[in-house]
Amino acid sequence: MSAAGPSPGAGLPAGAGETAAAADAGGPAVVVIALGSNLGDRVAHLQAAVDALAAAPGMSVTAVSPVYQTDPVGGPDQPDYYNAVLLARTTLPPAGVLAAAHAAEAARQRTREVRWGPRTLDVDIISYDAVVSPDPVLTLPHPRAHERAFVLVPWHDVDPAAELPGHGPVANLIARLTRPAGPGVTAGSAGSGGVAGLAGRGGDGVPDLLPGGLPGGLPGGLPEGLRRAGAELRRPS
Ligand code: A4P
Ligand code: MG
Repeated sequence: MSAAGPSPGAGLPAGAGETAAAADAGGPAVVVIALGSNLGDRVAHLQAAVDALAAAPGMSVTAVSPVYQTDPVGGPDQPDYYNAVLLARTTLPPAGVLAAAHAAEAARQRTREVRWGPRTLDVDIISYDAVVSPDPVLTLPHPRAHERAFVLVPWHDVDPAAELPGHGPVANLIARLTRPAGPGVTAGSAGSGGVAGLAGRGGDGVPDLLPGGLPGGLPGGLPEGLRRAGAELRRPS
């Protein structure tokens, strides 16, 4: 356990600092972290991130998802990614978690040449409790998480009842990726790819799933562009 992070709340707006203080008072915060790699030994990079975050002071990793092989989203032509998500409890403020994430990336020689370019290791903070902050140094929740299957699907694997602050249940966000809205699509309509028997707002034609996720995983199957890599990461005890 090492790593001197920035001072608590450094570089974050008042809201984030306040929540960090609340976490201090009310127990550890729950943090959701996404891992990505598409250069070199991808499994080794992801495992190194899990190990580094588990060893960071004030961090306790509680779950690690399966690894998915995913088509690159955005950026230049580049190899497929391996992606995974971990859950942790932390007494660190958000800025401390970001420092731990950056340290894990640096330990795998992460370089930054092109935005969304290939990388040995990317460690993104998806959410920290229910903190919402537009600070570009650490935007919470991660501004693109709600539209990214490579974040949502592994997150759902380890927490089917997960909710993304400001966006609702992760299961619903995945449903929006697997069952795009279209004319004639009604809430709960099985024939159109909806989920029969489940309640939904239906206002935009996309069924909402029940809070708590769905028994038996993802009824619409995996969204396009990702498949199980068949690799498992170890969660350090
Ligand atoms: N930053 C702000 N908010 C956060 C946050 N919530 N978590 C700042 C982490 N960092 C955050 O990040 C740039 C700066 O964002 C950091 O210095 C930090 O202070 P970066 O890691 O240097 O660059 P990046 O990851 O390329 O930037 P960005 O915009 O976060 O990229 P994305 O949106 O994460 O996309 N396709 C597949 N299949 N799988 C992937 O994992 N990843 C990306 C990166 C694109 N396409 C992908 C994948
Ligand atoms: Mg990143």
